Amino acid sequence: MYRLQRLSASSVAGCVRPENEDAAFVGPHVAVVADGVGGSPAGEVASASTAYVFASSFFLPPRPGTGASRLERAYADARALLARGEVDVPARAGMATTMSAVVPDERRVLVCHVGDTRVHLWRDGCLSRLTTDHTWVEHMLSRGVLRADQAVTHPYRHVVVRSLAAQADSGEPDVLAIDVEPGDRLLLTTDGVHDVLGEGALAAAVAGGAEGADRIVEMALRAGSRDNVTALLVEVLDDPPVVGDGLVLGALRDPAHVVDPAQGYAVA
Ligand SMILES: [Mn+2]
Repeated sequence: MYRLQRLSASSVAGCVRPENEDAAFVGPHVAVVADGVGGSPAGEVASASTAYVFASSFFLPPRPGTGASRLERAYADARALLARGEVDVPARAGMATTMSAVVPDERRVLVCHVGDTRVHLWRDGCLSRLTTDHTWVEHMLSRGVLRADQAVTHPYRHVVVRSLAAQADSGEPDVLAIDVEPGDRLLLTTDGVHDVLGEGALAAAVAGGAEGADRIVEMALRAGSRDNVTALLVEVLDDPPVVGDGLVLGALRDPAHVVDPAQGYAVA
């Protein structure tokens, strides 16, 4: 059975933002990053609560073949928890987060993704991006309205058109099934990384060894990232299921950022 081995993981507020509104968790059966949407309130609550739901939903391995439905369930649970959080504290109304989660399932990994966090697959020395950004710029690129070189510096490049939020119309996730082999590596990043580092730099850092995520975060800061910066690097293992050894990062490290799950799920 496949599980994830954490190679390296780092999340920092960075040099400009006062708080880290990225949240992440890496365990044997899930790796998840979430990035609270700026300009909406309580981004750290949206990201931490979402990471919490995915971390707890996949603390134990899913039964083989059930991962996709479990991912959709976790997404719905996260949305319900954000709705609960808005009822508890009205000032949080409209909070939202982008997110990407990776879950091993049989001989594949399943990816659940919304917004502009990214998942990359590294195999045989090549890094390929698995996710498509749900951004205005990506939409215009796909329609041929913008060129790739314009998109990189476009003033609207941070505008996301889909995110995870309490509102039912905030957008559904992409759920992908990717065939993988033991030894494949997966890199998850928030936009504070890929805003300043191209895929060549990411590939070189992953190829450089197990500490690739730490190196990527250092490189993003040196490259002048003005955002929170998070990178997770995991390797696919073919091993018996295990429990524990999870790592909590970013806004999820403060329990005050997680909507009280004892009250969660009560809101229909
Ligand atoms: Mn960000």
